[in-house]
Amino acid sequence: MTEKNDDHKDEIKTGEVVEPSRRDFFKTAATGLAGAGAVSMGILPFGAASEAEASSKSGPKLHVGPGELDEYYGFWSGGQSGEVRVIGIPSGRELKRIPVFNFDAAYGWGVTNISKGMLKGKLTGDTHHVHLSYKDGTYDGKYAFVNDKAQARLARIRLDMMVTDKICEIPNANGTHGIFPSRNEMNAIYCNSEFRTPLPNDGRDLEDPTKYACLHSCIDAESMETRWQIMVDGNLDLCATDYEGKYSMACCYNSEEGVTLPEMMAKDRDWLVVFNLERIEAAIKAGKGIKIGDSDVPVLDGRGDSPYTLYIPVPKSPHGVNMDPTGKYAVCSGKLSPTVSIVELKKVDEAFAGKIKNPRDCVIAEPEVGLGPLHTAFDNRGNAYTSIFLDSVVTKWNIAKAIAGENPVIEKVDVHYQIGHINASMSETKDADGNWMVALCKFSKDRFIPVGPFRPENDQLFNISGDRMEMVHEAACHPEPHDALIVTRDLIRPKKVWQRDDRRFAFEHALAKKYNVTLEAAANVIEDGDHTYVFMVGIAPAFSLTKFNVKLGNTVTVVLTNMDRVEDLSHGFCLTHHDINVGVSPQETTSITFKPTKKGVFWYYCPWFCHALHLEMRGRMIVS
Ligand code: CUK
Ligand code: CUA
Repeated sequence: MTEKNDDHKDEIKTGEVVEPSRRDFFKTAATGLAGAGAVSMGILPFGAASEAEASSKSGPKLHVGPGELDEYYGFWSGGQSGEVRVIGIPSGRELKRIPVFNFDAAYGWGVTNISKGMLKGKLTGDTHHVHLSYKDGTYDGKYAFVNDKAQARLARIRLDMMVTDKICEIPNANGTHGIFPSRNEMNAIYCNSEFRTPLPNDGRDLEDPTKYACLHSCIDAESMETRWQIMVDGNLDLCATDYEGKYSMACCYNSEEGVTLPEMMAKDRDWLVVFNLERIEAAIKAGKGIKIGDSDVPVLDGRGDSPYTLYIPVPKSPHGVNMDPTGKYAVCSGKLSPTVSIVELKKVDEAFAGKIKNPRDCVIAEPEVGLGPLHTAFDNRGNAYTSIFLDSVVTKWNIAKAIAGENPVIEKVDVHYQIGHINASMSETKDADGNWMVALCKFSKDRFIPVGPFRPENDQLFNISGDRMEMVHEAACHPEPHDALIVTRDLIRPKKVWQRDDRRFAFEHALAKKYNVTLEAAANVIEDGDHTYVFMVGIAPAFSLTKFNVKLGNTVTVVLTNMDRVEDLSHGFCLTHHDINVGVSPQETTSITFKPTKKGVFWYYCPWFCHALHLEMRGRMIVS
């Protein structure tokens, strides 16, 4: 995406040219720094803050002062909170929480008709992995995708509006965990189900785990429908795609197919499973898929010696799989082995072509990086950064050195504590820039003033542009920041107000058409049998209806349009004693459907502070 981001331009007050020239300068500065300094080894003692700050001055700029804008968008999955967060990087400011698989009273997510349609009554979820849509190996700024591990769902967020756009349920899947979109074009999202179950899971084979299986699913990026699934051996964990659209791949533990912990950890090696997308698509086209249970999605059998899959043995209960920015190597983190395994994709080509007989030969190096390696991020200088859970460190190591058989470890740095995911700026694209790295730490004890037994988690930011990883900032955060992306800000171009013809308002536009109402100038109460439709607009500081009457027993649909055009001027609709509280942003239409249960007068008011007369922005629902 090279299009200039003029949207941000007018917000920069200092008058200095910020982009892209500043970033280019940083890159140069960072390279210069790397060339000049000495390579440090061993563990960096924590608290070298002043040193970190000093060298940050010549690296990417850390301090984002009042009124200044961040250089990067961070997209954080929210773990068991079920949401996605947008964080400014490097400031660490939380800019927005995007409700996805959760209930959110601020926006009325779970209350509005559109959100209820997507949530289908479910109010909990577990967002683990957030990834953006790609074009040509970098982000196209269109969508973010996030999984719900708990209820086998995948959600799509529109980045133009930063709202959840679609949620799909993945058939036959239990515990959807790793996901990754195609990186060459916006095509599909590949999703791993982690837990093995009987297929179909309808009461058969309950006590016979040998008949359980996991599925790798292909979801269409536009329709969000499941195109195909493939059955595999073992439990699928994290997922990655190559840069060419040839492969998706998954780390796979429990090759023993056990159901208890000792059973699952018996073997020394499990697998990286590589899926040959061309062969799978061809087989699906040729009608080779079977149907499972109620689902119409075709399913292939990729177990054992199938032509669709390559099982590459890697030690031991591998967890994360990450492609390096050159697209040549997949790095699998050993979790129960102190190693990472580097798989060369060229060798994978040869293995699928039959030129390599032993899939293990696709592993070209297996350096030791520490106890409990989980996830790996990359810079633009050939280095990798692996999160090490048991040691609570990040290990920086050099890929070329590992391949050459030398000790590749450059530095280990303490994190506080129990690190899960790690990521670096643009690390999952071909444009990895080696400026920032974030470590998502599960524990934060001793780092913040105590707040009772449930503690915040701890996101720690590192400047990685120099020779050493420098911890420059930490931020307590609401549980659980599970995974994160750091994205150059001019790739993301959110709009400031809605367009009135947006497809998001299709339901409300159709209702308005049916009752001959103009949404943009509405002040109508329409009774249609036992349903009362209330159409109104909000313009600060008033609703177009200060009263509407309803007969007890009727269902009510309120359709509200915010007709203010002013950026940042949101309204809402909070109806007393009815558990209804929603927001409506500039030029947006939203609707709520409910059934009053008592006669009486119930005030509705605007919950978003919109005007000096905001408190007066209200009206009465009279139920008789
Ligand atoms: S998995 Cu949790 S630390 Cu769900 Cu991304 Cu690796
Ligand atoms: Cu509208 Cu407050």
